Amino acid sequence: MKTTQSENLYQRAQCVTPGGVNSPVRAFKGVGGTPRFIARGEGAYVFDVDNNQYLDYVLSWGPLILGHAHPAVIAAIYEAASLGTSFGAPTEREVQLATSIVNLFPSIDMMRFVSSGTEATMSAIRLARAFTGREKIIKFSGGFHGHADMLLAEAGSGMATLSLPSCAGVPIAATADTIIVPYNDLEATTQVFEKNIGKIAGIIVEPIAGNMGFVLPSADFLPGLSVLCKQHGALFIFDEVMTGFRAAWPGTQTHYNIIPDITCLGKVIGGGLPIAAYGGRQEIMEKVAPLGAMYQSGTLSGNPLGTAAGIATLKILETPALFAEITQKTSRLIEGIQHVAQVHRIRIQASSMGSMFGFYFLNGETPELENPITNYEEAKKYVHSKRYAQFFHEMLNRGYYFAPSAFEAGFLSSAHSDTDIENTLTAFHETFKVLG
Ligand code: HOZ
Repeated sequence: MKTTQSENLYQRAQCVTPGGVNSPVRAFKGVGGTPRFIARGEGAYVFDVDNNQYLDYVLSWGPLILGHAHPAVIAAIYEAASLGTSFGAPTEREVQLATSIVNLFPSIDMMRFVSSGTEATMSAIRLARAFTGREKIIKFSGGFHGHADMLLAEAGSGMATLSLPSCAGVPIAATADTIIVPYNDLEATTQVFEKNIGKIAGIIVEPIAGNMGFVLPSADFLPGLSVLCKQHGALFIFDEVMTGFRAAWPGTQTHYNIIPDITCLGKVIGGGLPIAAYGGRQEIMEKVAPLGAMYQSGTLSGNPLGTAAGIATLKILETPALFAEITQKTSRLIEGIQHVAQVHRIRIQASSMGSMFGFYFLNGETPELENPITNYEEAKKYVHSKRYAQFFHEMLNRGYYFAPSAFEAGFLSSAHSDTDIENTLTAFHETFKVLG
C-alpha cells in the first residue's frame, strides 16, 4: 500500500501541530506507524490522500451513523449554509431538533445545545453542583467524558492509549472533588456514598463503557447507581454522547429502563457537525441561565449547519427497521469475529450493542472467564496491546480502518452492507492466520 502522501503530510503536520494531529486519538501512538490523512468519505468508505480505500469502522468516532456524506445530510447542510452559517441568535432549527429530542427522551423536559461532548458533560457537572449545592462527583475509572479538568482523572480514550493516569496542567484542586470508582463496582460506589453523606452532587457514567474498549454494564450496576443517587439526593448523569441514537434508540436509558436526572448527548445528534447537548428534568434545567444562576454559554451553540445535519440524520434514522438493520449487521460482525477467533484459537472478548461494538485481544494472564474484562483495571491487565497493534496494521493494509487503539469502541453505519461484513470477516480470517 502506497502511503507517500500521508507520510509527507504527517511530516508537515508535526511541524505545526503537536504530534501532527488535532486530537490525540488520531495519532497512531498505540499501534505505531503513520496516521492516514483522509481526503474524502463516501458511505461506509474513506479514501486517503494516496487514494487508498478503507472500510471505515471508526466513522469519526461515532457520529456518522448514516455513513459518510449521506446525500440528505449534505443537502440539509448546503441549504442551511446558503442562508447563513451562524447568527448568535435563536433559530427555528434549534427548536425543531430540541423538540424531537425532548419528545423521544422521557427523562428530558428541557435541553441546551452546546458544541462538543466536553461542553455537555462539563455543563452537566456544573448543573448537578448548582442544583444540589454539593461539590463532590463520582466518575468511573476508564470513563472518558471529554477533556474538562475535573473529569481528566483515570480517564479512558486517548488517556488510556497513552497510559496517562492524570493530565499535566490540571490543578490538584480541580480533581480534588472527583472520586474515582471502578466501573461495574456497585459495592465500592455504595461505600463512597456512605463515607461522603450529603456531599455527593452526582454520578457521571457512560452507561456502556466505550472508552476503555467496550464494556457492558452488569445487570445490577445502572439500576443500583440510580437507587443510590435517589437515596442520597445526588443527580444521576448519563453520558450518552457516544451511546445516544447508537447503542439503543433513542438511548441506552430506554433500553435499561432508567430515568437519569441529566443526559448528555453529542455525536449522532450533530450528524457529523459539532453539536452536543445536555438536558433533564425541568426543575433541574431551570437552574441554567438565563432562568437560573448556573451560567453556561457559547457563540456557536445550536449552530444552523449542525442542527440541520442533526435533524436530517434523525429523520432518516427514524425510518422503520433501519436502526434494527444496523444493529443486526453489527451482531453479525461480532458473532463472525467470535467464530474466526475460535477457529484460530485466539482468545478475544467481543460484544456489541446497537451499532457500537468492541473486541479485546486477551493476554496470557487473563483468567478463564467468559467475559474477564468488566472494568478499566482488568482491561489494563488483560489486554494484549501488541497483538492489537499487529491486527490493526494487517487489517489496515487490507483496507479496513479500525480505531488505532485497543481501548476504543467501533461503530457501524447504515451504509455498511452485508457484503462489507462478509468481506471484513474474510479479512479477519487472513489476519488471524498471521497474528503472532
Ligand atoms: N470519544 C472519542 C473517542 N473515544 C474521542 C474523540 C477524540 O478525542 O477525538
